[in-house]
Amino acid sequence: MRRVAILASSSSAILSRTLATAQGGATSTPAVHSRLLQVALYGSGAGEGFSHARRRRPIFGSFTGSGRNSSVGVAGALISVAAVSATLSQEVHAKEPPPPELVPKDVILYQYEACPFCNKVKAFLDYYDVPYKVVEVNPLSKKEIKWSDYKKVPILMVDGEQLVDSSAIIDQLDAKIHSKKVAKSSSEDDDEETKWRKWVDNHLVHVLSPNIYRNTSEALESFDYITSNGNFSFTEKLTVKYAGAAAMYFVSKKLKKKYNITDERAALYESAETWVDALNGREFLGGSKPNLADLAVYGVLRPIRYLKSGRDMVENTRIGEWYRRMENAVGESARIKA
Ligand SMILES: N[C@@H](CCC(=O)N[C@@H](CS)C(=O)NCC(=O)O)C(=O)O
Repeated sequence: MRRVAILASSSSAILSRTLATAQGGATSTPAVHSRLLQVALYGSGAGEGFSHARRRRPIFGSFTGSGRNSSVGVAGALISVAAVSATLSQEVHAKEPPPPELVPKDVILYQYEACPFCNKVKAFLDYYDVPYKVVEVNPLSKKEIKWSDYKKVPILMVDGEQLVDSSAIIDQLDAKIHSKKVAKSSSEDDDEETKWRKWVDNHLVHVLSPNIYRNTSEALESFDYITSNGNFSFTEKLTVKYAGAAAMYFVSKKLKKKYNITDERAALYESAETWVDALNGREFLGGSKPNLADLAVYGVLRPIRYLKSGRDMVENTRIGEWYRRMENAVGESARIKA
């Protein structure tokens, strides 16, 4: 335990020194470093590419379209060919756009591209086809959200109103576009959907970081994506990839301890299997259509799906079919190109 803590703090120190050197020797604040580590924790994956124009997706777009780690582009294309026939024989699930008068006019998401909480919100916006703009926040300076008292992402501006915290954002948006009151949940008699949404926030997200930074090559794969897609300056990009990957490799060991994870891959596979068991033979937890729990699980897994950990998860568990159905149902991103 103590050894891990020492390693984690020394990796953070290495990262700090490297960044300070890269910044011309200027002393960086501990807050800046801790912010880098926090974002790195979740800055892993293939979200949905950086600036997708809004467009409709072909029937097999789920295999070729939104958000893929470029390093798996060729592999993804090969998989698509093999998978098209399977897809064609599946029922195609559609998005559920709300009545036009209930669609917010101006939606802006402040995010880190690979943050699981941000991707949860994006999965909701994409599925309900609510157009949104994205502001990529620099995790070190956070200058894009200086105006807000809330210092985390996601922040969603909806027609001038600031919404924060992914699950609360989704509750409020859901109420808006379905013209209903925000549902109150009491922990004692949670319905199935609420129970699994909480499972995502309290369990699933904690399994992700130890997996994507499991060893040096996976940590580098993750940081390659983060630095290619995040909002970093040129100098930051150069240093963050290697220093960040090294630091997160050690930090993820600490997280394993914190969340009582002994074998991170086993924990990931077990979570995937637990989710498939929860489906209990249904296409989605919501039945024939995804509900908010389906969208939450899909959202947080989306950044890791095409990294090594996500590929392993699909190969070694039964989650792949449900994931493909979700890709189909959520479809193209509703993101508006800036
Ligand atoms: N409970 C919040 C958690 C949000 C969160 O922790 N976001 C991370 C990024 S993944 C963050 O902004 N961390 C603070 C930082 O980067 O300084 C939610 O669901 O939105």
